[in-house]
Amino acid sequence: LVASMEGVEQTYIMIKPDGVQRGLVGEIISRFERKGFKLTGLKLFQCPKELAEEHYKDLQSKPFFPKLIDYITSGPVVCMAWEGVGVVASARKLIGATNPLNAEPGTIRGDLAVQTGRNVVHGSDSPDNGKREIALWFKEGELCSWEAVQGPWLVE
Ligand code: RTP
Repeated sequence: LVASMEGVEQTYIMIKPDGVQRGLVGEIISRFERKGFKLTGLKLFQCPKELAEEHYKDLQSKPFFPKLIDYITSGPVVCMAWEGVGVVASARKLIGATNPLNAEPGTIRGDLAVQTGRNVVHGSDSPDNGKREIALWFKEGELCSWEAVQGPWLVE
């Protein structure tokens, strides 16, 4: 059972406003589902400026910070919590490089985006940040811990 296995992590994945506007929500959720990760939180959400600033506080000093905050708050985002063995690093691989022009084909950004400033999706970069970001974007009671009925076919 995955939930009781060693190495189970949580990651915060967010479909950014461009992904929602371009109708890529189903496509992106599908990729994480098909990989075999477990969805434990999901909501469509108009992000307030303060939350965007808190989420990206490490980038505060960057010249692109104001544009980044405008972008993230420009329309609804899809907030997701995903659980699984090694999900943090694996999700980053599924997402691909920050600059979509450098992202490998087969990755979300490699297949679906062309610009760093419109790179359709976010994924936590460490297990600690996964926990921190899930706590930041979800309220208690919005997350579901559930048992996936996969039998022995996904995980031995
Ligand atoms: P994310 O946090 O969204 O998963 O992206 P990341 O780790 O791949 O990249 P990071 O360096 O943390 O940057 C966060 C987001 O800021 C925007 N950005 N714009 N204009 C620019 O030069 C620039 N650099 C970064 C992107 O939306 C990036 O995903």
